Amino acid sequence: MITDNLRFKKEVNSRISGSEEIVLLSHVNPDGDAIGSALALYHYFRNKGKKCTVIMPNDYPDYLKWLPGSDEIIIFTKAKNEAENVLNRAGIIFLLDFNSPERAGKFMDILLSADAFKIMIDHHPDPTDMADIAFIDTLSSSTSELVYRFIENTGDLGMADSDVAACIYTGIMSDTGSFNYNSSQSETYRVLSELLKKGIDKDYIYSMVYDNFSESRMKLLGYCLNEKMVVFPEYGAAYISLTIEEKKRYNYIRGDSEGFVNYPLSIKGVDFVAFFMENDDHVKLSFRSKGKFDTNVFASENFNGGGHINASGGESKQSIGDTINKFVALLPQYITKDT
Ligand SMILES: [Mn+2]
Repeated sequence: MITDNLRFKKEVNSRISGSEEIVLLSHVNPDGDAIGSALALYHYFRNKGKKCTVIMPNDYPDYLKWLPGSDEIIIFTKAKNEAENVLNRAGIIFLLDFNSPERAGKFMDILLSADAFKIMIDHHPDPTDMADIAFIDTLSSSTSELVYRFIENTGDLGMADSDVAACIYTGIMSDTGSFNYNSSQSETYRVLSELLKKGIDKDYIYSMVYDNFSESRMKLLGYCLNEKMVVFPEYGAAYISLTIEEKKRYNYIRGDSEGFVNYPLSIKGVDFVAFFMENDDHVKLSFRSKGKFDTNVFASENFNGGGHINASGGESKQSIGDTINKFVALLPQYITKDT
């Protein structure tokens, strides 16, 4: 984190004015904060007359595709050559909402070898040294909130119109589960208040993100809670698992299980939850907690992952059954009575 604001502002602005083309890039399996932070900067720089392009390592859920500028995003897995060309031309690459090369997915090698000046904006702990300068605040709700502060610190808030504001709002809302977690800093609400003044329709945004599910997704949620949720009252823990066969049965499409991991946290006494999803070559894990239990430590020590204290992810190459057994066996080690 560069604390000297004036030096930071000077450096960023001279890089931006000296660069023909800016690339905005985020992590694999992009979520609302990844897409929101990238599209917010996209509109901001376009308003300033800069040429810029958003590239994502792979596709993202439909409930984010209404966002202004979404049609312009280049998906690396669908347009590899185009993405590579843009990246090689870029004078600046923004690394948004991630801080280690592995999170760039198949994009990693091209990214690491690109000549462009790299600016990281992120809120995850333990950043690697992959950017030339970084704007990092691990206490921040979201990268999107930091994008607002980045524009405020380095640029021109007058160029942040209602499209910029809607993208930032979407990022903050989705990274905090609609202000349920990671949202206890007053700074977040100062930024939200400024976004509202830009003329966004917050109820419309909520509805586009959360009231946009298919009937089969709702039935899948019911099935998960009814048949697939296992609770361990003695550890204050729970998990939900989903196999490939079950996903097929409920016509699963990408993004359908988004948020499922949070449901067991509503049970009295449960403050640590895991969600296991079987994929073709690995099991994807999501962890959530309330309070002090550090899911980032749990995920990084056992499941090749990480994230934040209360929300993180990981993966396993073992079968889904073995992965669940490993998780259950770890509970007594990690959860003591006073946690
Ligand atoms: Mn984020």
